[in-house]
Amino acid sequence: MPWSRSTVHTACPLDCPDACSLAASVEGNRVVKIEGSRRNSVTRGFICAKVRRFGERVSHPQRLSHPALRTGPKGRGAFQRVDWRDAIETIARRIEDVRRDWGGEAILPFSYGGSNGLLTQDTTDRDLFRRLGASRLARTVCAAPTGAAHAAMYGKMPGVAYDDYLHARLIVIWGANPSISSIHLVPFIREAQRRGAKLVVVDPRRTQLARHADMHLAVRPGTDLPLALSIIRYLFETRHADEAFLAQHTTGADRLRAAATSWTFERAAHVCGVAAEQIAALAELYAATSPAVIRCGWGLERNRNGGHAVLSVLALPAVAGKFGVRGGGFTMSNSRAWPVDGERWAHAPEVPTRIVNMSQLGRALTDYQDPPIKLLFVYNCNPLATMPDQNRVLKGLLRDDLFTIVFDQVQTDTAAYADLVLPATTFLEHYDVARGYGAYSLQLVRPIIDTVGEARTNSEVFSELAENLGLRDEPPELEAETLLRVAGGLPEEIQGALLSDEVVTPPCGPAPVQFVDLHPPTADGKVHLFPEHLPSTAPGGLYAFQPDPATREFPLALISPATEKTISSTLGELRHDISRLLMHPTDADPRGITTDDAIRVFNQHGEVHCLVTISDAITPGTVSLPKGLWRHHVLGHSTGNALVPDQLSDLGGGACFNDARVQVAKIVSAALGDDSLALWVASGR
Ligand SMILES: Nc1nc2c(c(=O)[nH]1)N[C@H]1C(S)=C(S)[C@@H](COP(=O)(O)OP(=O)(O)OC[C@H]3O[C@@H](n4cnc5c(=O)[nH]c(N)nc54)[C@H](O)[C@@H]3O)O[C@H]1N2
Ligand SMILES: Nc1nc2c(c(=O)[nH]1)N[C@H]1C(S)=C(S)[C@@H](COP(=O)(O)OP(=O)(O)OC[C@H]3O[C@@H](n4cnc5c(=O)[nH]c(N)nc54)[C@H](O)[C@@H]3O)O[C@H]1N2
Ligand code: SF4
Ligand SMILES: [Mo]
Repeated sequence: MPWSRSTVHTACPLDCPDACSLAASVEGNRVVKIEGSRRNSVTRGFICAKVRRFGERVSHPQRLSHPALRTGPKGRGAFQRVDWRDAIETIARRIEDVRRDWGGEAILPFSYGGSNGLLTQDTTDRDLFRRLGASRLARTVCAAPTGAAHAAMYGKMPGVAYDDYLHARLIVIWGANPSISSIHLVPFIREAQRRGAKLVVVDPRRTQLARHADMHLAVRPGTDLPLALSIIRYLFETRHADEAFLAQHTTGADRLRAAATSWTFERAAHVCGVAAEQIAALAELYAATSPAVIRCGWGLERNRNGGHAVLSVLALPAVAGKFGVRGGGFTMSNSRAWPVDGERWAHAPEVPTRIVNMSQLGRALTDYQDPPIKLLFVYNCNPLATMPDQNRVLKGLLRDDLFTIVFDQVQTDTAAYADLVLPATTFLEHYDVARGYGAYSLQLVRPIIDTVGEARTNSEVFSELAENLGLRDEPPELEAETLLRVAGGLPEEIQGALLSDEVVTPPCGPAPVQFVDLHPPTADGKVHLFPEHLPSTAPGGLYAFQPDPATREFPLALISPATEKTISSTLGELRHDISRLLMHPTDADPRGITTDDAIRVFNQHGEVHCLVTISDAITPGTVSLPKGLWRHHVLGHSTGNALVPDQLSDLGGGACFNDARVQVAKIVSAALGDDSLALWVASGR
């Protein structure tokens, strides 16, 4: 008998600001279609191509379906199936040995969890690792500089809702690429333009929106700070600063003004690589137009000046007095709209153990002593693909005396180096709570098919481990119990709506106006334009600019923006095309490089082999490789993160993915044809 098809509602928890409502068609235990649901005013019935294909991931050949122990050398990918009981037993005994011989801090839980909602990270896992006294992880690989700046200046006050972009007369997209990374914002921007709004894009690449913009400032990566400071200087000097707002709602305006004074348009232009006239035109347009909204993205945070850059960009609406009207202000992350405090559902208190910065995983695995890391537990993360200094991470993973557990949905590049792999459920097989960080929505994610093979949920696995280790008296926590524990930690009205499957809006409403419906939840309720207690590692302190580190040897700046193909590295198993470096003709010509050539991109940290596309869509002196690559997306073994140093940003200890300096050279000319490339690849490069 053919299976009947049913449509089930759920939500997308992947690392994307939009948190779409989904309508999935299920036949038997197969997801045959995933579409956008109209239940949500932002999703409006459409979703991205990535998640439309998520059903293929569920049953992909690389999908992990049972626990397995390594049999060959690390990295070879040879594993032998074991049952869950043996797997848990193996991990528990390893943990006991490591704790006895080296202490709890020799254990490093490694998760980022961008694509995890409130249930699948920081529940039973956190309780377990706290009880073990494991090293703590600083999750800095994304949003650490923006988070530090946004918190210190505005207490993370949420921002302008997507729908309210319709009311803006000026939209500035600064270091964000919504056409790829938050597609539901784009229709509102385009509609606002049709209604007469001006659009400005600040980005080293001519993105899709930049093509449609009134102004595109193709800045050099890492130079947003001088650009924004020069506009702030102009606002103060030309009496366009909103002195009444500054006096009533801010502190530190004088010190900000002083920090901006030396940044003339000419000086900024020289550093940013754009014309002084263009900066002046943006400053005048911004001063003159209201409502004006700035969408601050994450592209500008990922470099040595990233935290200061975000401070200076977020200061603009306060200095220019852009708040208090619908469609005016800024959008950064909106996740704080929800009164969510994970400590409310924690069962174990935090213990002040060593903190390891995840952006320096390679360093931690190869250098740290007292104690060295002896057991690495990776889940909700694919560090070999996504962390800086890939070769050092690799060196660490190859250590014979390191026991690595990788708990994932698919056989990732990291999983190949595991001693033990564990199969995880996907969001189509488990519960979660998805919170938008752009869209204002909180939704229940529900299992719509049975688990694949022996895959299990995070909450169950970590609580079973705790039980095995004698760290909990009760039987392991069931997923439903974790759901109730988390829901129980939410305010009552939210809890009720969530469990009745509504698209829940936050207490500030679905479209709050900054400084009308929302005020900075800072201690004094003010905007801190010069948050002097915020620790900055830049020589010179807050708002100091650190110059371009390019050398003659490695003159090109490398950035690695998000692509439409993956969410970070997730879904990379579905893509098999060789990735391409984007390069400007001015940089390609003297190197004799043309489109489709096989090339080497290299520096003191590593070397990537891939193809190249020559185009003027990127600013000269800058090259770009996609974020989230797997090994099978390049011609060699290393991906873009092998070129990324593990230095940290000025604020928040963030990773500097957009701050590598590289050289590029041709290896095989496209003119020689595919055979010659194949020969070169076959010869082991
Ligand atoms: N399809 C897709 N969507 C995603 C993701 C994904 O991987 N794929 N990732 C999700 C995650 S984890 C995040 S954090 C968000 C990120 O969302 P975005 O911030 O939009 O993402 P990025 O692509 O990292 O960076 C945005 C833009 O910044 C530019 N840029 C790079 N360096 C600089 C700089 O120094 N200054 C300026 N002004 N611009 C710069 C890049 O060219 C890029 O166009 O997207 C989320 N959405
Ligand atoms: N070059 C470069 N690198 C970057 C960036 C960049 O801009 N450039 N951006 C950075 C950014 S913004 C981010 S957010 C990070 C993200 O980096 P990661 O945190 O590594 O994110 P993903 O690559 O999506 O890997 C998440 C993994 O978790 C698994 N997973 C998902 N749900 C579950 C679950 O419920 N249980 C278990 N056990 N596993 C699960 C997925 O299968 C996937 O393999 O990457 C960073 N890396
Ligand atoms: S990744 Fe983003 S756009 Fe795609 S379905 Fe999920 S929330 Fe929607
Ligand atoms: Mo991210």
